[in-house]
Amino acid sequence: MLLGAVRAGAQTYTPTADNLAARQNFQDMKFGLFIHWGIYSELGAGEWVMNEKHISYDSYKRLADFFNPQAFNAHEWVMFAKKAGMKYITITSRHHDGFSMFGTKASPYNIVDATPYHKDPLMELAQECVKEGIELHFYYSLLDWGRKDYAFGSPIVDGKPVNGDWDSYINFMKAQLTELITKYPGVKGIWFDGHWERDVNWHYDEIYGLIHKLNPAILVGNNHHLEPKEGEDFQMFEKDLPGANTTGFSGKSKIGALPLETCETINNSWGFNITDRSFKSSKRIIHYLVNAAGLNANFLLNIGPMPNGKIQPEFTDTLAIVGAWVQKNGEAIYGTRGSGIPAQPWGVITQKDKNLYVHVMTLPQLPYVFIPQLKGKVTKAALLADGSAVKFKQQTEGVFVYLNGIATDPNDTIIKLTTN
Ligand code: FHN
Repeated sequence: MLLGAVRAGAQTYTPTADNLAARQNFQDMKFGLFIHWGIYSELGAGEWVMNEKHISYDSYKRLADFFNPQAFNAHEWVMFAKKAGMKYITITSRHHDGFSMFGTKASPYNIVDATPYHKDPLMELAQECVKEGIELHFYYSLLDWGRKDYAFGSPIVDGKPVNGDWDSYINFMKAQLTELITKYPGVKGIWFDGHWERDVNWHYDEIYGLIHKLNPAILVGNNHHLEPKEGEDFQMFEKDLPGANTTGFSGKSKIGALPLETCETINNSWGFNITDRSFKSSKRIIHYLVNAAGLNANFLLNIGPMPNGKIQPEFTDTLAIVGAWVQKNGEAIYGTRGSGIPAQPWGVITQKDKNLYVHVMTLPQLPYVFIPQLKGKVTKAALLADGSAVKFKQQTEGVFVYLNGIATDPNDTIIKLTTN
């Protein structure tokens, strides 16, 4: 049986060939853009502002009256992602505030019906992604701070909120997910979040079953901070590399057999935050990407666009540098898998076919790096940047790669080892 609990009588999930191919493609992409954008962006205090500032739902709802992102341009966003070397976008279709950033018939509380903007940015984005060959995934919140049927704060008895209408809420989510999958062209994944808010029966067998019935190739992931459950297609880690647990979120999230993804913020916020100036450097972002790839995981890097629809210059500047680096060194990132060789104090090793890519991110004191547990015979070692030969020595325990005299890169010196 696959990982995770299966309800009595429920079917075991068997991914289709298309789904398995989509998983491979997902792993090949390696780098994605996460976008948190909603009416909360107007307040410039992150996506939790309603909850953190104890704003009542009725007061918060008024933000919709003023949400008018006239400067939003789907082409610019997609080109921004492409320029950064990202191959997919995961965007919030509905966050915990319950506001739908897409045109939905399931609730009037959505960007088309409730704002002066009256347009559907997610449709524009979906169409642009198809045009530009970028994959689109939708973030979808299970948690809802405002709907009566969800009844946030209500006690949970027998897997349901006592003051809500759980069947109605599950049906609402199914209606919205059906819209997201059937109306929007080229959608390749659904990214659930909010599970951790309450201990209820989320009816995942029905929800995941519906998604895979509508499109078997859609990749389902859930940021529940647990081991993967039946019906999921990839496993995600929040603000931590797989295997690490600096946030405390990943304690119950042992690495499973599914494709892996880790998400992290470009500053310290998911949604636009006017006071957050803790911008990560391009080097730190490159290292996160390389470390994730070394652990066989994708990196989903988050930005929170401004309420007018523009991306702030600090993000575009940093990601242009990251993009230039990835374009140059993409061979050692895209399409690779983790080599299975554990991370070393100086860096990690990615693998593609018979090639191993040795990523030296921290130059060691000694003029060489040692790669343990390397299977196969190394026939050639060369600097990826210019193809120049690099000296190496192979022993039973592993391979020494000598760094003296080679042109090092302050971000990551990559040596390509060819094995037979
Ligand atoms: O509460 C959310 C948060 O706002 C954000 O969406 C992140 C993204 O991983 N997930 C939740 C926290 O686990």
